[in-house]
Amino acid sequence: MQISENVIKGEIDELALFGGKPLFSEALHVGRPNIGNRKEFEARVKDILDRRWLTNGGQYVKQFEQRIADFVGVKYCVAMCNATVALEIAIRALGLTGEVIVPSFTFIATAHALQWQEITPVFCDIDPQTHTLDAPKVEQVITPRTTGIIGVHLWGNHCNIEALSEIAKRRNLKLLFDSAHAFGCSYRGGMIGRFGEAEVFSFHATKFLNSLEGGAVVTNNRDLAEKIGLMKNFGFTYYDKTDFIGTNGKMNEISAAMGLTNLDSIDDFIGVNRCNYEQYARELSGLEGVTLLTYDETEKCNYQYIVLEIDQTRTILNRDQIMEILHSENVLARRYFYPGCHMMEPYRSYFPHARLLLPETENLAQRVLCLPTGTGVNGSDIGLICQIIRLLVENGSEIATRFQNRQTGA
Ligand code: T4K
Repeated sequence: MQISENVIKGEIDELALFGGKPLFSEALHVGRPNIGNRKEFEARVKDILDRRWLTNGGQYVKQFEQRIADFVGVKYCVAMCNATVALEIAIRALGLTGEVIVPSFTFIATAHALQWQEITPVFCDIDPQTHTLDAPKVEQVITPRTTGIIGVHLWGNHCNIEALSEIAKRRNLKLLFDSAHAFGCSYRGGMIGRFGEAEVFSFHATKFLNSLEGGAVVTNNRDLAEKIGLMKNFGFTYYDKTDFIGTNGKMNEISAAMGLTNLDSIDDFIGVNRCNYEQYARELSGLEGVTLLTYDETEKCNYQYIVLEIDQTRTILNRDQIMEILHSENVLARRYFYPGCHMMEPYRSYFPHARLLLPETENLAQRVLCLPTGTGVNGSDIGLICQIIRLLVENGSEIATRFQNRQTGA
């Protein structure tokens, strides 16, 4: 990344928001794709074009499915065009109806995949340590209409799988995991992907492993895998014959070629992500009011997200002010998953009082800020980002006053 001449900023007047030059001359994004060996990808694309087989059960998709299933340690993998459609299909194939319990602190796709099929997402609060479903609270929102639970392994941090499985079994509910963030992560030594009735990965460009766009359902249940495999291809059981409703959820061959290429590099991706994570941890350590989300070090982790929690009572500046300053420096930090699904339409109108039951979600949605990582940033970028954050926090009161003056026009 090329930086402008204002390399190190030691004074708040040097901040771009107050008239200085932006620290980075080009935007530093959260979610820059990890890209493996280009030559291998190009060779695969050439082969696909030469053979003129672009989609519909091609050999690259089959290889990709097998590699994912082997990696995770499950019997079946059905690759799809993205995780949202994969979730929708898994939900339908599992026969979920009525109400399904989900966290609100997740990407909107988790809730939409239900509502799209007129199933009510019932938002449940999260554990503030792991940002995943709070299992005892799940139990409190079960009603006679509840048919399932969707846990989200947010940021790659595993849910309390044991507790959720126990509740699901005892209350006769289906348990599905949205594992969009958790490819390459483990739970008690077993790879994420092996739990519940099925798990859904995302291979979107911004994810740890990408296939440009893509997703997959993984499961050990043969009947379920077969049904999902048919549903993603319009429900065709033979030429000119469908047995049930289906849609078009197919992954194409170029996506599979990208997925296979990137799979060959995942150890490198984890290495870079981990190194970035450790640098952020070192350089932000001891900074009052700024906490870096920790991962369970006893498990495998992809370290794809750098998640800060900003405690305004200690930083003086709030999360949004810190984000605004970073954006002006061309560091496009993101406040995932603000404001929480329950505050977005249509859910906000459907459940106007949901926030009363979601104090931890509400709290986190005001505090979380995600920073750039992955193979698209280097150590010097991270050093500069941390330096700016340190400058902000150490001068919190003075900067807050300037924000206030700006508002009042003083
Ligand atoms: N469940 C969960 C828990 C999820 O987080 C997601 C998706 C899903 C389900 C559904 O999975 P998919 O159906 O997408 O497979 C992004 C992604 O679009 C979305 O996949 C992801 N979660 C979510 C967390 O992040 P946005 O609205 O932030 O996307 P966008 O376009 O702002 O991209 C994020 C940043 O990445 C940009 O600042 C620039 C950078 N970027 C993006 C793309 C696409 C690049 O540098 N290059 C690129 O090619 O949602």
